[in-house]
Amino acid sequence: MLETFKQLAHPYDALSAEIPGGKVVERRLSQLQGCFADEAAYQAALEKEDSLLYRVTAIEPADGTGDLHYGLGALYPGKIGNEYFLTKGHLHSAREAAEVYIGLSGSGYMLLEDEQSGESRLEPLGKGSVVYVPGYTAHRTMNTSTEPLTYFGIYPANAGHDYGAIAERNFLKILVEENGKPTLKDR
Ligand code: S6P
Ligand code: ZN
Repeated sequence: MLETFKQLAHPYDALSAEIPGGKVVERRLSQLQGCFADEAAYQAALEKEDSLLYRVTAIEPADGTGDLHYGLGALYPGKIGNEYFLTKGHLHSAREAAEVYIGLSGSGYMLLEDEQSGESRLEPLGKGSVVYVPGYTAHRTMNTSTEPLTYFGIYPANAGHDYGAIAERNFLKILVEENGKPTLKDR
C-alpha cells in the first residue's frame, strides 16, 4: 500500500496557497456572479478590476473508501460594498461528508447553513482556530481582516463539490461591515 504513494509530505506556502504538484483553482470576481448582495457595487468593482479573490490548491492522494483529500485556501482581504470577500460556498455532493477547517493566518468566519432547515451558524476561522463542518451543511468562508485568511480544509475523498444547489437559492445570511464590525444580516 505505502509504496503506491509517490509523495506523502508536501511543502506549502500559505499566503499564496501554493503546494507544488497540487490541483490549483483560482476564483476571480467575475466568477462570483450572484454571490454578493449589492449587485451595483459588484458591477462597479468588476469594471475596475477582475481581482483574484482566492486560490485553493488541493492534494488528492487516493480515491478509495477511507481516503482523505485536503485543500489549502488563501482568501484575500477586501469588500464589495460593505460585504466581505467570500468563497462561492458549496455542499458536498456526498451530503453526509463532513470537513475540518484549520485556520493558519488572518481572521474571518465560516458561514454554515443547514440544507434542510436553513439554520445558519457563524463560526470564527483564522490563526488559532479550527472549525468542524458537519455533513449536510453548506459552507462559505469570509475574510474580515486586512491580510489573507489562510486555512486547510480536510474532507473525505468521496465528498465532491456541489455548487449548483446553494448557488440557486444563495446563502440566507450575509456578513457585512456595520459600525466597523462584522455583522450577520438577512440577505
Ligand atoms: C473543500 C473545502 C475548501 C473550499 C475552498 C473554496 O471541500 O471546503 O477547500 O473548496 O474554501 O471554496 P469554494 O466554495 O469555492 O470551493
Ligand atoms: Zn467543503
